[in-house]
Amino acid sequence: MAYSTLLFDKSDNVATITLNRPERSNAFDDTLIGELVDALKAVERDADVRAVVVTGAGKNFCAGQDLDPARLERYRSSGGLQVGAHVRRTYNVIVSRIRTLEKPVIAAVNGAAAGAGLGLACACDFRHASESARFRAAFIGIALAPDSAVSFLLPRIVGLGRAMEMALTNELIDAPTALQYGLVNRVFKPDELLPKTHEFAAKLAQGPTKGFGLTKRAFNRGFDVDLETALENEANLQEIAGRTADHFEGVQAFIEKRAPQFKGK
Ligand code: T3D
Repeated sequence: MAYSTLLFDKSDNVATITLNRPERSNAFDDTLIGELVDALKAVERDADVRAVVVTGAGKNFCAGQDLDPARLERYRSSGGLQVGAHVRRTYNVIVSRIRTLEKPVIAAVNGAAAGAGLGLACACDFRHASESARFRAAFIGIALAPDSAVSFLLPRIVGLGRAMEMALTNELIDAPTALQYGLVNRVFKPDELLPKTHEFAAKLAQGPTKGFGLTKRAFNRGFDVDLETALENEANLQEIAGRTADHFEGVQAFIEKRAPQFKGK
């Protein structure tokens, strides 16, 4: 496969996709987006590929949308940008492809992951980070709201409080903090990131691929309830809990300043 903005390698049943625009911190332009979608289709079709690694060339992983000067020109000439349409045909496609790819996908985050680059990392099933990795929501830095499923995935990965802090402060989170947040699964020395991640991916590639795919599907469906449904579910369950003798006992014990004696009833 010949790409101009991607490197593609396959060994040990592992496909490694390397975003390759290092001079732009691997920011997404239309070519990179098109080639990444193409590579994701290829790994989906290829039964020999049983695990996928996504990483970046150079010092950064991916800086999100390429903020090129032409963008300002388009903004000026049209009085705004059609960002919604762009997001629908680009990042939405990439995130959906990774989430529904029935093979494990590992982000090997070699440096900064920002904006849609953070979204790309979050869409992967595992995040391995170099000690030099950093994470930034970035959208608010240019007065945008989150896209690339960052609003959906980041709070689920790190919790609403931390996700909101990242989104609103635009703070650059370092690798130890990302590990502490649960944003990354493992942190490696920079020169060990790719070999160790390949080793991990190769092991997964010998695993029950269909089972992995079904596991991903199960997790994706578990996410399928919206806030209103979740709140209604909570209300239904709380209705039952609120009628139990133990709830009565718990409140009574609180008021009497003693330890509750629950009976399981
Ligand atoms: O259509 C739509 O717009 C909607 C979609 C939006 C999705 C998004 O992703 S919005 C968010 C866009 N991304 C950003 O705002 C990130 C901006 N960049 C940064 O915060 C930092 O550059 C990084 C944290 C990514 C990296 O920091 P650092 O210190 O490692 O490197 P640096 O020196 O800032 O950047 C290195 C080079 O990458 C530099 O080029 P130069 O000066 O050496 O020639 C820099 O300009 C370039 N670069 C970084 N980010 C981008 C970029 N070039 C183009 N687009 C970028 N987003």
